[in-house]
Amino acid sequence: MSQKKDDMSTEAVGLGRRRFLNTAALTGLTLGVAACNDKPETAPAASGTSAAAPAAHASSATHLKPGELDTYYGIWSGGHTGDMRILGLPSGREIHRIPCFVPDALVGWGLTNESKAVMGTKPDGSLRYTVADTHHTHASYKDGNYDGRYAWINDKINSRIARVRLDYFVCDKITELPNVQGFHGIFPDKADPVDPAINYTTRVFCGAEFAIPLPNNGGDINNPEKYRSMFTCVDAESMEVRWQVLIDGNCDLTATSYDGKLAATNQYNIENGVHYEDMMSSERDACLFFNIARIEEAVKAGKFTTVGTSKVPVVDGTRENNKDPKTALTAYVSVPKNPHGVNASPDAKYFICAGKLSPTATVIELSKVLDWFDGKLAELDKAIVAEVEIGLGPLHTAFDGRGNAYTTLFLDSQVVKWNVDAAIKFHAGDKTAKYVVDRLDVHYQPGHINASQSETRMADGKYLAVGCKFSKDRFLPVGPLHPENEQIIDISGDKMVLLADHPVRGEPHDFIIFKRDLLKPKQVYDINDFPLAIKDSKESGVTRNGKKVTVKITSQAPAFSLREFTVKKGDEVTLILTNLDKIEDLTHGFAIPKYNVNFIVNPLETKSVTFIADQPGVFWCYCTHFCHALHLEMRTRMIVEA
Ligand SMILES: [Cu+2]
Repeated sequence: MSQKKDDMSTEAVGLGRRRFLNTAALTGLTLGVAACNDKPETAPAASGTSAAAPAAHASSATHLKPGELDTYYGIWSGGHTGDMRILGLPSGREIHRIPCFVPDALVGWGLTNESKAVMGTKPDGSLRYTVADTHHTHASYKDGNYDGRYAWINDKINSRIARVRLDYFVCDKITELPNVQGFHGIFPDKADPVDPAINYTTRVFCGAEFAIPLPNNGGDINNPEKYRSMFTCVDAESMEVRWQVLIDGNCDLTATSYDGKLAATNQYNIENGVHYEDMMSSERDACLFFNIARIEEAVKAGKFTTVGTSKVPVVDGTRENNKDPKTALTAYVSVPKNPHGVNASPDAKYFICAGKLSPTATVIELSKVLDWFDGKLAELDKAIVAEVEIGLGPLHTAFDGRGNAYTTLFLDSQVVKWNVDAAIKFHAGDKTAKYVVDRLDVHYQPGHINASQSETRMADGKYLAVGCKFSKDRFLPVGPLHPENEQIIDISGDKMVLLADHPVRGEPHDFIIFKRDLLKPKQVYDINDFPLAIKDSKESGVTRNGKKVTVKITSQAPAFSLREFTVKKGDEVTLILTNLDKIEDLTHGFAIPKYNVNFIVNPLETKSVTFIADQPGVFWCYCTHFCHALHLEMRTRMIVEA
């Protein structure tokens, strides 16, 4: 709470200082003043109330006039709501939520037969899982930039990965990873390691955080030294698990190289501890590299095992069996104690590991890791070209495409901007190299960070978003549960400028930001995409096969094709609804009172639901998505005969 007090007290003197700072900016004094790094330098910009230079710039940068569109898409993880959120940036407006792992009452996700097939069901037809903990979102690449095909999101609780089609913004596949728990880091590859013609994403890598007995079926519970974690490769198209690598230690965040040859995961707990205290004894942990081409050769050559009932090939990536660089599948580069994020620089040269418990960032040169695999680098840790102090609690790093890195400092509640080349020079012995360029207070305890286009070759250095884990005093109080605070920062100049606070429901973790013209969304479905589509309203009606009844209905504003339909008590009813409206934005809903049914159909979309007609009576099925002046009259009567 002392931080709150500081802000309040500076607010009182803020106006005077603000005017001074704004004047200073005009006369070129701003750098000197800002270098003292106190709060008022950034706080006034955030308030956006000043009419003069930096503050005016800040407010106009995020404020869109009515009807104006954002210039960037943001893809945010939805946290415990299990969805993917689509934001417009720089405004920070939430435009859409895409349900993936958890049921959604608007869309009917988890209720319609089509969504249940994606989510996965138990033998009795109910959903296998209804909770999720999404962390990371990443999208498919081509030529080192996003290609607008897919985005992926993870569920840490149940080790699932979901794919979202970025043409319709819908989740179309979910895969549960075998043999792992605490699936956390996720990253698509950016090219094939062998075939240069495949310059786009064909694999998605998944790191698992928790080590478990393998197989996890009741054996080895009391043998923690036998617990192991795995690194998993999922096919980007089929979403089937291609292979897994058995490793020492665990996987945290994941990164991939632009040439497709390397993937890596940061590791804390190389001690393989099962108790909290055991996980921090070692002074150095590791950034674990995977040689993708060699792993796939080993799988092809049959050099793998399987675990339990899973048929997925598992290759051996443990330290003991990968000592010879010429045959190694993995390489454990050491990094200081309990690192967290690992991020690929947009110049394709480096992976940067954030120290978490160590106040450092470690820069690993990828060409040197490849040299080690080729037997040309005697000592693997010589791939470390910088290890520099940047502040307390470094977690994640973003880039501006101008050689600068931006790392969140969880404990310092800051973003530190530092220059990678200068850090390398400093590490090499040039103690005059000033690698820290700027620091900015954020509010508060930042975790993930990302900049516009940061994780592509096209990093453009315009906006930075920071996911602050605590919001404390930044929003109106709403009881004990505080929102998190997503802050937007302008990084186009030498100094970072805080632009805006946005409250978000916990807890989004990760996100990506990219130019809007990389996506070409479709706003009306192709009716042929749906096998059950009712293409003509004349096909509507009820057909019976014993106790199984199919009801076909179409919607066209402001009416459903059937005024009523009759079934018998005890029937298993499958209701299929096609929305024949082909006009953009003309969505209908379908709710059945007392039957717990509600879903929407977008233009030319078809959905179906199956239920037992166990309650006799009259049930007014009505449109739940406003569609027309006669929307309230848009109903059909379900009659269930006793
Ligand atoms: Cu309607």
